[in-house]
Order: sequence, then structure tokens, then C-alpha cells
Amino acid sequence: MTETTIKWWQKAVVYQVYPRSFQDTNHDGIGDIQGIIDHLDYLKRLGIDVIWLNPIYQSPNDDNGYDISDYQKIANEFGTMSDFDRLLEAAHQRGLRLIMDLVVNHTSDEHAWFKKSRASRDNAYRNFYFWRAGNGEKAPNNWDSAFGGSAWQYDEKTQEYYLHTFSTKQPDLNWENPQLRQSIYDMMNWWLTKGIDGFRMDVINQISKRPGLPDGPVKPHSEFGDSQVTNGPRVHEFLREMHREVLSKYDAMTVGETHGVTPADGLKYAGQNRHELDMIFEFQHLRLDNSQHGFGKWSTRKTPLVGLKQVINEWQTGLNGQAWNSLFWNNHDTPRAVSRFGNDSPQYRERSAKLLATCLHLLQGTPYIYQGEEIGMTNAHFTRLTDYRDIETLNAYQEVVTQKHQLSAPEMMARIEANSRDNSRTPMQWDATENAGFSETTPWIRVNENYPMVNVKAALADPDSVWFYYQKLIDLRHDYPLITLGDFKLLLPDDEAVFMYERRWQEQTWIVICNFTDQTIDRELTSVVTAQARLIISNYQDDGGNQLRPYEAKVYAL
Ligand code: TEU
Ligand code: CA
Repeated sequence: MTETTIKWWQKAVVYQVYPRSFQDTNHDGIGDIQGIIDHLDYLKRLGIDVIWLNPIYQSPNDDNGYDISDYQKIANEFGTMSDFDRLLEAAHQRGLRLIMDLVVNHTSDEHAWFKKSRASRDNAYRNFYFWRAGNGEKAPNNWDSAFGGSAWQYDEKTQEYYLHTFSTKQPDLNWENPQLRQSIYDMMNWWLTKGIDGFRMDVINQISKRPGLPDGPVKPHSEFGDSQVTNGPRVHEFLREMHREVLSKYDAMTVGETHGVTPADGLKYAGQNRHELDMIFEFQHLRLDNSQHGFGKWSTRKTPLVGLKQVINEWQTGLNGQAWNSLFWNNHDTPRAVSRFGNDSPQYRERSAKLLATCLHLLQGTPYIYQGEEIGMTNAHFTRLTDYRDIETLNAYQEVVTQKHQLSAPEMMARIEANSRDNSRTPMQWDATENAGFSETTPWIRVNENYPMVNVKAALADPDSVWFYYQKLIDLRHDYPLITLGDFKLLLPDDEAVFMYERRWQEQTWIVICNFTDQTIDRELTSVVTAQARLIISNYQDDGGNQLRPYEAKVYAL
């Protein structure tokens, strides 16, 4: 790849907006489209190129918009289609692109297709979904749902079960059915013709189910089997068809959300000549702190740095020159990066937030910033279950504590505090006024209590803030092709404290050095960092040489 052949999305920085929690303008406690329009200049000033919106379609909100009842309507609480059109135009006027969430593994059970599907055993929409007879008194197979319990729901009306790999209100679409596929492509063409710039595709590697829907291996601590719906036999065929029927006609970007993939899978989904997707979100780097005792994400372990470096190394080198990485520490399904990988104590919050930003934004790939990350927003640290809203969190508590008595309430609350998706869904902290300037009324979910300290207004008043550091990193990416194109080489792979790597492009070499601990440590750097090396960016005011101070990050051009 050279500077002239690269695509616009390879040079871009994406900012993820979770509309429900971004800015409320009509005083109902819920963020809305007007709230996004009001902050476009803010985003432009930060320097980002693309906005990704979490779902804003009509939805009964069983899973905050990931249960869509009409793909071509905007949810009332967010506004109208003409509000959306104004947003798109206002973004484009500022040179910002806008991509939408595409949720086509499932719909809401309130979608017109499902209502018809469920009405009788022999209707034109029956095969838009998976309907099966029970296995005696039991569900058709042993698959579990991501939100707990069986992935099958019995429906009285026609006395069959339907498949839902997420909540019971999110029936899985049957991609084996060509009519369903065509309906999806029509809808995608409709949005792209409207002028949107691409899609983030929800659980897109789950759309091809294994033929015959066989039982999966039973999971530890569970009566259910793994649904084994990822990377099914026809997924690449479907994606290529989608490319042919839709994506090939536009200059749009696509990023697939793909749990359970390796770099080898990444080459298939996002390989340059594969005609599938432009890039994918992989999750190996977010799985390293999972429970080792069958509780999945519900754990309080810390991510081991050596493992993290290994995973990132595999993706950086494995895709280099053949496919394209997406780079992210957090999103609306994860804890906040600074709380998870850094240190959210008042002493180190800003320093470690900048460290994480440095480490990520100097990698090869397209970086994604999740709203609030640019001011170092932290986990919510809620202590009461009633403060949580997320269906995954609430279901997990019921299952683990109330039904199965696997963990005590305080044990599970600690795990929820560390991992709940609500950690990243608390309202955006704009200023120190009530409700953090998000809303004039009580928000749909509690504001993080640290908003008087951690907010945009305070960040913009401080030239040394996390915010200005992100702005500088984004500028650097736009100015130096090395950041976009350079080869990656991991240095000190076994060092448990320092994440150090090299980027090389043409005649240039840069070195990135990040101390992931709260200790001052000594590393012999003079053999790598030559005397003429120029310091490009650092999160300390001066250069401490071989002394790496707590959470110090620095980048040199050799
Ligand atoms: O997430 C897919 C997914 O697998 C997650 O739900 C995951 O199981 C969980 O968050 C890990 O803790 C996507 C969306 O990003 C998520 O918000 C939706 O709930 C889900 O799909 C269903 O649409
Ligand atoms: Ca509102």
C-alpha cells in the first residue's frame, strides 16, 4: 500500500456516539439526534473524520435499540427522519462522514416480519426466522442465549419454538432464505442511497447457522451448550453476495463486529481482494481478563500485559499488507478503557488515559474513540443493582445469584461493577452543572458521580487535558503517513510492565514506549532510542530518559 492507493477510511479516525447518552435536548432524559447535531462542531474540533451511531431505529428497547422493529424509521425518542436528514447534511457540511449500525442477525419480535412469521406455520414470512418443533418437552437443541437461558422460546400460537441467540425479543433472522437476504439488501441500498457513508455490522459473523442446528458442547456451570453460531459455513458467501448486491455500488466503509475470530479469520472477512468487509472488530484483546471458572466476562481479573501485547502483535503483523485492523479499547458493550487497562484513581486517571491513547493511536489500523474516552471518562462504580439498566447485566445477576446461587450478591456486584455494559453507557459529561449538562431532567441512567471533575468544559479549559492529547494524536495521524502505513514490530515481548513497539515506513522509524504500571521503572533505552531521536509526543512535560515514570508514554522519531 502507498499513500496514493489507500482508502479514505484507512486514514480516518472514528468517533462512536451512543445517542441515548450523548445529549438530551428536549428534556426527556434521553439523548437525541438534535443533541448530536449540537455537538458536531465539538467533534470537528477534536479532529475526527467519521461518526458511528449506535442504533437509532424504531425499537421497543429491550436491548437499547439492538432490537429493531422498523429499519426505515427513526425511534421517536431520538427524533424524526427529517432530524436524521439534517444530521447527515450537517455532518457532511463539516466534512464528517456518518456510518450507521446495521443489525441484521436479528430483529425485534415487534418487527412486522416477525409478527407475520409468528401468525401461522404456513405464511410467507415463516422462513424469515428459525421455527422448530420441540425435542419432546425440551427446546429443539441445547443452545444458550448470550443473555442467559435457552436460545429457544416456545410460542403458544403455533406451538413451535423460535431461535433467539440474544434476548427473547430478538429473534434470529434466517439468512438461508434468499428473500430475507434480498429484503436486507434493499434496506441497505435505501440507506446508502440516502447518503450515509457505511455500516458497522452487528454480530455479522453469526448470520450463518450450522445446518441442522446441532447441539453444541455443554458449557461449564451451565445446562446449556454453546450456540456455535459464529463463523458458520455460508457466512463468507453471504457477505460476498451483500458486497455484490449493495456495497460494491458505493464508496462506503464497513466494519463487522465479529466475536470469536482469529487473525486468520480476519484475513477472510477483511482481506483486500475478498470483497467482503473493509475491517472487523476482533475481541481477543478484550477476553484476556475473562473468568477462568466459567463466568465468562464476569470476573475481576486484570488483563495480563504480556498476553495483551501478544494478541495485538498477532493482529498487527497477521493483517499487515493484506487486510485492515480496527483499533479500540472500549465501546458501548465494555467497561471504560481507563478503568480497565489504566488506573481511574484521581492521581493517575489522566496520565493513564493518555498512555492508553498513545499506545492505541500509534498502531496500524483505524482507531475508534468511544464517546467520553477523549476526556478520560471512567467506569460508573454503581453499587446498587437498581442503578443498572442493561438486560445482560440484570439477567446475569438473576442467573448467577438468584437462580443458581453460584456467587454471593456482593461477589457478583463486584464483578458487575468491573464489567457491566452500563459502565460505558452513563451520560456524556459535558460540564459541572446538574446531570453533567447532559439533560435538564433526570437521565434514563444515572450520571457518573465524578462529573464535577471529569467533564468536557473542564477539559477544554486545560491545555494539558486528555482531550487536547487526543486532538494531538489525531493530528499526528493525519500528518504522518508512517502512522497509517508503517510496519509494526513488537519490542520487549516478555516485559510485564512496558509495551514497546516500532513503526517503520520508508526511511523512517518511530518507537512507542508505554509504561503500563504505577511504578517508576528503569529500562535501558539508549540502544533503541538514539541520541538524535526526536520526541514526537509524551504524557510528561520532560523526558526522563531511561527512567519510565508511572504510566509514562512517549513516542520518538529516530
Ligand atoms: O454485541 C454482541 C455481543 O456478543 C455482545 O452482546 C456480547 O455478548 C456482550 O456485550 C459481551 O458482554 C452486539 C451489540 O454490540 C450489543 O450491544 C447487542 O446487545 C448485541 O450485539 C445484540 O444485538
Ligand atoms: Ca431527548
